[in-house]
Amino acid sequence: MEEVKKDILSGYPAKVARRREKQLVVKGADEGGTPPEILANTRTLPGVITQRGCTYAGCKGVVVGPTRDILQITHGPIGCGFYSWLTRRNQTRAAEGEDNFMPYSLSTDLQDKDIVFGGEKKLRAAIREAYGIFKPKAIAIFATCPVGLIGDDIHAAARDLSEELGITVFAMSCEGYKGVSQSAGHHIANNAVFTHVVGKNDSGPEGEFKVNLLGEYNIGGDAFLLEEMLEELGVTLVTTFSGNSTFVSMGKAPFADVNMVMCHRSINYMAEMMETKYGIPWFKVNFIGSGATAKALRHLAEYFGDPGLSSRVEDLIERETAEVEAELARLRPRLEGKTVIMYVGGSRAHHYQELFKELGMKVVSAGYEFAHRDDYEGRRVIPDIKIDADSRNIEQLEVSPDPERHSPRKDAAGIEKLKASGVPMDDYEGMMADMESGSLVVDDVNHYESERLLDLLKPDLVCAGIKEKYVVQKRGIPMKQLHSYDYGGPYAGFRGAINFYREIDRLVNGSVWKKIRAPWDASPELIGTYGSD
Ligand code: CFM
Repeated sequence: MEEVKKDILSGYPAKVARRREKQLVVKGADEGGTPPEILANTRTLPGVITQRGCTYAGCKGVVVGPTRDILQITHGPIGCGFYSWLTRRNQTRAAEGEDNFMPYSLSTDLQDKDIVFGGEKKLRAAIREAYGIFKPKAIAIFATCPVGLIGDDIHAAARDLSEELGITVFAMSCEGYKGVSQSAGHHIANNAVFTHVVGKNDSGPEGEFKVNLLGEYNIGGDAFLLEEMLEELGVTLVTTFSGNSTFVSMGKAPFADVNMVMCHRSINYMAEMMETKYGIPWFKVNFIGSGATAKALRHLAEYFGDPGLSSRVEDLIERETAEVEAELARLRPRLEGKTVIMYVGGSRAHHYQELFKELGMKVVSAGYEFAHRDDYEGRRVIPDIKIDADSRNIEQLEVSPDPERHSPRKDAAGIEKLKASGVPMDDYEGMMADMESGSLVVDDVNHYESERLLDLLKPDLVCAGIKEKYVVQKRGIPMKQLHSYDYGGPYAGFRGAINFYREIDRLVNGSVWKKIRAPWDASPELIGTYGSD
């Protein structure tokens, strides 16, 4: 892998190579289990074709977008609203007669004259018009790049309209350029949802075991499977942040006994703020992979320490694992030893390694697009992370214990006891701890590198996103999108794992990829004609 790394770096000018060198890291034979240091969450160098998204995408598309009854208005040119319109496949299920605005895309459609003379009036008019049509309980406004550049005061508009309409209206300064990637947008959305939504509902659900699920966005229906599983166990899900969620359910979040954190990158801010303000502890879970799901459920049972819940969890694991094992017995021999490379977002490149391990496949290289050092190396490195100007740009909310509602669910001794029995309380170990020595970790992979990695590593399967997809497929290599799941899924929990095994077998052992030949391999000269000829 050191050779692979050297080869890739040799294609760069010296200055770029020096920078990328710190973002391509080979996991060596571990010294005391400490993963190597990696450079992450820094600006992509100009001229490099990154696979990252923008801050607006992280704020609107990722964190707030999946909440169906908050009416969401993009303040900006039409493209930003259009391209963030249902492309992430975050699903929702509204009850009969309940609001669901997700099929809509609302935008102020800024034009040249608005950029020159200001777009604030247009925004106020748009909020009134949207309210008149939809009568929502809450409206969220998202800024796009030009809004920050021309200085429209979206927060004043939100405050005024909130008063005028008598509903919650809040705005987010999530201009695309605000941070180095979509990660900044997650933080901005966490701050806004925490300030304007969480705790705004005084009546919580009844239940003996109440939990929130953080960082699960219901892509391809993952959250539906997890909801069913929790219900079967007699666990009350107060709300998810934010897959299949509502303004009302998120308002009740402080009633939970514990927060389970699925995607650490996008929602760790919320977990920490809720712990400080309300005394709700959190622990990290991964519901991707059958073994990982069983582990997360056992940790949940351990947290509550209730024998009835523990035995329901064990029964469920036993029943579901039997089906999973039967499917693995059939498919594992067909996939064992095959190699995968995986460059995805800020958590899946880690979570999905579990599924490949179950199939006996080898993840030879993996990386995140926009995660921070803690997602690679574990939260213990947080005190050592250098805060640069780009991170300082994102507001850090000052949170203190709520004088009326703060009640610690566990005392310090209780938390220590859970930690001692292996429950990852307030902790995330990161991706690298789970990777084999000799594997290559790549942060913020770019177009040139992903092509080079195909040449050098010759993987049997690639997992990434839409930007890589067709380049990979044209080489005759099967490719699975782990963002949208390519119209597939769900892949969470036990049943999701079975879906995934079948999909991977279909891709890796399918013959279609061996039959295609890129046109430029047959003849380097492409000849085309116009339809009118
Ligand atoms: Fe979290 Fe996500 Fe991800 Fe993410 Fe995303 Fe996503 Fe992702 Mo695409 S919140 S970090 S910003 S798990 S949209 S549901 S798949 S890049 S790995």
